[in-house]
Amino acid sequence: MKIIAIIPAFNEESRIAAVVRDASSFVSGVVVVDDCSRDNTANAARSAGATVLRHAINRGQGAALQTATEYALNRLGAEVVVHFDADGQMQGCDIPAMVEPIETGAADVVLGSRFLGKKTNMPMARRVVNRLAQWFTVAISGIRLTDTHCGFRALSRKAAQELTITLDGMAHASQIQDLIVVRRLRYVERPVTIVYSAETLAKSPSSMRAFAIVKDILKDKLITRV
Ligand SMILES: Nc1nc2c(ncn2[C@@H]2O[C@H](COP(=O)(O)OP(=O)(O)O)[C@@H](O)[C@H]2O)c(=O)[nH]1
Ligand SMILES: [Mg+2]
Repeated sequence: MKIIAIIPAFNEESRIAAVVRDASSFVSGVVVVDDCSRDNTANAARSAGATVLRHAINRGQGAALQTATEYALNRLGAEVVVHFDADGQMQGCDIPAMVEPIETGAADVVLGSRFLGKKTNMPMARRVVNRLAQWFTVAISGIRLTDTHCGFRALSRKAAQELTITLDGMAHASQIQDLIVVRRLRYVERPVTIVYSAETLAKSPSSMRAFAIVKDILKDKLITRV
């Protein structure tokens, strides 16, 4: 199957090349969306073999995923789309197990989980934020998951076509869960290893992240969809 990894990236010059190379070993192609980075992310990704798309303004991870999805489906003929992060926290070697339920026809969407089986070195503050997000997501979307905000996903072509992301910021994870329910897509969770280093933690503090997610979801529910 034609598997395309899509990687939103913002100021990831020092990490993106290794990430592209890692993912490339397990997929047919890699698309990086450079979201108006101020550093050399685009060139680093391109020299590692990725197709690089660029947003003229910074629009956030959700919008970048949507841009890359459209490219992967319409230009590259992707049969499976894998959402993958640019900062080295995800492991390419997890991709085959993530894609397998789609290849066998068992699911339309596979959601990575940091809490299924594999050991995690996720800090306590992040676990608390994730637990709150879990409750929030059940209340809002009615979907029950062990990990609501893991950005590692695999989508069949059909699912990628149906899950149109309209939330630009970080709340796309909740929107994807909403749409899985609305579109009645078959989903499963699979264990993935997410690596936490001091560098990646410093980049996105838990409190800021939780606030940003809640703000985006409320904006979507209260304003966009009325
Ligand atoms: N396109 C885009 N990607 C972003 C932005 N901010 C972060 N990312 C990317 O989204 C991924 C996850 O972001 P990160 O800050 O590591 O969040 P976390 O690991 O989920 O807490 C990484 O690949 C980042 O490069 C942004 O403003 N735009
Ligand atoms: Mg990260």
